Amino acid sequence: MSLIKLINLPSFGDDRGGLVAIESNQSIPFEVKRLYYIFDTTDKPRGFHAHIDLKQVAICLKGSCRFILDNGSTKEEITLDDPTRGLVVEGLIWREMHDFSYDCVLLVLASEHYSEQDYIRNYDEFQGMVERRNND
Ligand code: T46
Repeated sequence: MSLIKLINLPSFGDDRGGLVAIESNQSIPFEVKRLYYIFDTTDKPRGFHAHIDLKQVAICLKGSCRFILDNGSTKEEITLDDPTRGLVVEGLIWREMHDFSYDCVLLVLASEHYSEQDYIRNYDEFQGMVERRNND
């Protein structure tokens, strides 16, 4: 199964412009407890971590950026450049974000409040956790 899970967000654009409506537990497959957005990006990549329990949907509201998703054995990538599509990132997935366009605005909807304890920021630790889960 592909690591890239995209959802089409309900879009009500017309000749006045675009409009996307996002609702917890509806267009987004979880209750949204937090959102954050990334902007004024540089050429520096971001991410380089996994989450233990967090579910997220990333939506590139403006510009573009490239996500790399890695489950410990497979890596897949996708360029987000469409504000009507969301990338669902859930489960034990290492994520990296690269190639931000100068105008990129990346919105992320998250299922939990911020907790540094939920982050795995070391790749070896991530791989160890994947192996332990696969052996369970
Ligand atoms: C993710 C990718 C897609 C907070 O205090 N609260 C927050 O809600 C967030 C998201 C971050 N922070 C703090 C933690 C760090 O001291 O802000 C700092 C920068 O966070 P980080 O280096 O984790 O940012 P990114 O862009 O590498 O990763 C972010 C999210 O943290 C992460 O959950 O999946 O975007």
